[in-house]
Amino acid sequence: MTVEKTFIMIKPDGIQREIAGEIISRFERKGLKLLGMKMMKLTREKAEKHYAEHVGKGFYDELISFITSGPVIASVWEGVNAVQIVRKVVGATSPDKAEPGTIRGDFVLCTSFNVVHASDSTETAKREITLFFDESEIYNYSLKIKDFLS
Ligand code: 3AN
Repeated sequence: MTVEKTFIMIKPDGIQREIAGEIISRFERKGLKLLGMKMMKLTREKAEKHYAEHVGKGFYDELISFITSGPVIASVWEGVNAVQIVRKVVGATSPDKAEPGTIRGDFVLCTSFNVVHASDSTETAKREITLFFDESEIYNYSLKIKDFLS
């Protein structure tokens, strides 16, 4: 049982479709802990760094213009096996493989507009968290409110 941090980004289509709250809620309900969150519009430079592994692929230019087309919500989450658990909650990249009950299975028809990004390994998560967040923007806290209220 390893406690991991992972990076999740609600893409411009998630914001446009007004399902950001729904998406965030699914990770909260799963039991993951939100450590940091911010809305931003990606520069081309940041988008190219984030999607460096896709340079040269047929969909690369479309991907960069889409991800820079409007604001996104970047976030850091923590939990046991968080990287793989979050990928399961998100669902498969291809809409015809994303199972109902996953975010993509429930909301996505087209691979190019698949509402959410999540890190695919702990190494990627570290790189993406560092690309998007300063250390001071990540909050390590305990969920004490329930004890406080009782
Ligand atoms: P995932 O987001 O599931 O990790 P990746 O890393 O293979 O998927 O692809 C990153 C992003 O690139 C996808 N979320 C999607 O927006 C876009 N993408 C991937 N494959 C395709 C494709 N065949 N056609 C169009 N866009 C694609």
